[in-house]
Amino acid sequence: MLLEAVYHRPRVNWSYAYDENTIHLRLRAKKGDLTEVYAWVGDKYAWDQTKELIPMTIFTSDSMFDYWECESVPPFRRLKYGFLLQKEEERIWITEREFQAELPSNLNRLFEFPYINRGDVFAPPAWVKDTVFYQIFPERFANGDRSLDPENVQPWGGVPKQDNFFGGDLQGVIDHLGHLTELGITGIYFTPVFAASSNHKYDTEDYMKIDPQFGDTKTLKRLVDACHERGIRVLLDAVFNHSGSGFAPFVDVLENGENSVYKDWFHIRKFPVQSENGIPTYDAFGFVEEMPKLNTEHPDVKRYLLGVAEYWIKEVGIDGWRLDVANEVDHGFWREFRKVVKEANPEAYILGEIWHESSPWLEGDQFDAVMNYPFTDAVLDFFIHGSLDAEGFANAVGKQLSLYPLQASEVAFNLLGSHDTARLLTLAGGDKKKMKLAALLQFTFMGAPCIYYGDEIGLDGGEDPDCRKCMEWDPAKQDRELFAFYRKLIAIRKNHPELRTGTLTFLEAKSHGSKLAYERRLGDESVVVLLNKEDTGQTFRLPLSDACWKDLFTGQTLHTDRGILSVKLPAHGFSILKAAD
Ligand code: ARE
Repeated sequence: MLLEAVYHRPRVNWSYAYDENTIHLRLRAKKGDLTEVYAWVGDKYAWDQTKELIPMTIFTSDSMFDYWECESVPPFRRLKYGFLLQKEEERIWITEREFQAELPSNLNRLFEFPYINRGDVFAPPAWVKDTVFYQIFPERFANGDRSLDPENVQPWGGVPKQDNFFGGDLQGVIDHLGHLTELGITGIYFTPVFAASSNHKYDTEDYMKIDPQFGDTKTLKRLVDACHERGIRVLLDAVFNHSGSGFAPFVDVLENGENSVYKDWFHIRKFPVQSENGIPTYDAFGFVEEMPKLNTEHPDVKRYLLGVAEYWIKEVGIDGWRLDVANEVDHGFWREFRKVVKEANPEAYILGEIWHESSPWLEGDQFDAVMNYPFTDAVLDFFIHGSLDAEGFANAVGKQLSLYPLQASEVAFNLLGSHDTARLLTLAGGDKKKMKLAALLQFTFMGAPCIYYGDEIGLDGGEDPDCRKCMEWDPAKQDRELFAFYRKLIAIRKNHPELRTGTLTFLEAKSHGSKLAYERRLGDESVVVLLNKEDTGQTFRLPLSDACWKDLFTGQTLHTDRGILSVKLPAHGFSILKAAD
C-alpha cells in the first residue's frame, strides 16, 4: 500500500453534507493500489449502538489517484469516522492522527463531522440540474424594435467589430422565444442589459436602467414573464467587479478628484485620475480605463450593489445572476450577496464567472456554481485539438469531479464556448462531425449544458469580437440538420434522468485511444454512451450485465453475446444506448 498517497481531510470536498441528512465521505489513494476501502462510522455519543462499516467505491479517478466515496445517513446528524484500507490481505486503519495496523481503540482519534447544521448545507437550487441553458448576447440576437436602434446601426449580419452595433434588443428575444422552445431550452443567460455605451454593455453606466437600445424595465418584465410562461428561467449578468467610466459616482471622481465624496467607491492609487502609458492611476478590469474597479468592501458600494441585485429579482422576477469577473471581488461581498439574493428568491441560481479551480467559492456560502471552463478545455482538447487521448480526457474530467462536492458538480454550468471564446464550429475547423461529438458529450455529462446562441444552427466565428456575429434567422441559411441534432440531444437528456444525475463510470478510455465509452447510472436505470473520434470505423467490445440495448438516436436494438456487447461505430460515430427489457 502506498500510504503516502492516501489523503482525507474532514472538510469540503472530502467530507460534506449532501443534504440535511446525508454525509459524503471521500478518500484518495494511489490509482489501482487498494482493493477495498471501508468507512468505519458511528455517533460519537452512542458509538456502540450506531457503529457500522460502510463499503466505499471508486467514484472517480485522475492520472495518479483513485477517489473512493461512500454515503452515510447518521441517525443523529453527527459522525465520527475512520477508514479501513485493504490491499488483498493487507489491512490498515486510518484515523485523524495516524495509520495503524489494529482497529483503533481510542475513538477520540477518529475524524469528526460534528453536526449537520441545516444552514450550513450547500444546497443549490434543484431546478438547475434539469435545465438546458442558452446564452444570448442581446445586441446580436434579433432586432425586434427598430425605433431603439442606435444612430450608427449597421445592416444585420455584417462583420462584428469591437465597437459596431446591429440593433439587437429585448423585443427581438421575445419575438424568437419559439425558436428556443422548439429546441427545448429551459434557461437563458443574458450578457449585460443595463445602460452602457459599448455593444457588450460590460461598462455599466446605470445599474437601475435597461439600456435604451435594448428596451426598458417594462420590456424586460414582459420578456421574463414570456419566458416563465414557456418554462424558461432567466439569468442576468451582474458586473459588480467594475463599473463603466460613465457611472455617475466615477464621473463625480473624474470631475472633483480628491474632493469627490465617491473617491473611496473605487481603488484610486494616485490623483489625478488618468491613464499613464496605458496604465490607469486606479485599479480597473485588466488595464481597461473605461472599467474602473469598484471598492466592494466600502459599505455604501456594498449597499448600492446589493440593492441592485435584489431589485431586479423583485421587480422583474429573474431567476439568478451570473457574476462577471467573480474571482476578483472580495469573498465578504459575495457572502452578503448570497444572503440578499436567496432571501429575495430562495430558488435563485448564483453562477460565478471563474475559469480556474473554484473551491473557495463553492462551499455553500457564496456561489452555486461556476462557468465550467476546465470542462470546456477537456472536451476541446480531446475532440477538437487532439492534445488529450481518451485516457487523458477521462483523467481530466475525473479530477474535476473530485474537486467539488457532488451537488456543485450537478449544477456546474457546462459550456463549450461563449462570447469570450472562439465558437465550437470554428475551433472544429468547420467539421460538423467533430462538433457533434463534443456536443453529445456535453449533453450526456453531469452539469447543466449551455448552448451559445447560434451554435445550434451552425453560426461560426473566431475570437472576440468575431464570436459575436448576428444570429441567422433565414431558415434557408440555418443548418437545420444541426438544429435537429441538438433538439434530439436535448430531448434525450430530458427523458433520461440518469444523464443528469447518474454516476459516471468510464468503460473505455485508453492511453493513445480515440474512443470513449461511459456509463451513467441512476439506481437501476443505465445509459451507455459510445463515441468514436477517429476518421475510420472502430469496434467497441464492452462487458455489460444487461443483455438488450436500444440506441436512443436510431432506435436500433443491440444484444450482448455471452455478456459482451460488440458495436462497430463508423468514423466520428456515436451511440447512446439504453438498457432495454
Ligand atoms: C475588449 C476587446 C478585446 C481586448 C480587450 C482589452 O474585445 O479584444 O483584448 O478589450 O482592451 C468585456 C467585453 C470584451 C472587452 C472587455 C474589455 O466583453 O469584449 O474586450 O470587456 O473591454 C479573464 C477574466 C474574465 C473575463 C475574460 C474576458 O478573468 O472575467 O478575461 N470575462 C468577463 C466577460 C467579458 C468582459 C469582461 C469580463 C469585462 O465575460 O466578456 O469583457 O467585464 C484565462 C484566464 C482568465 C481569462 C480567460 C480569458 O483562462 O485565466 O482569467 O478571463 O483566459 O481571457
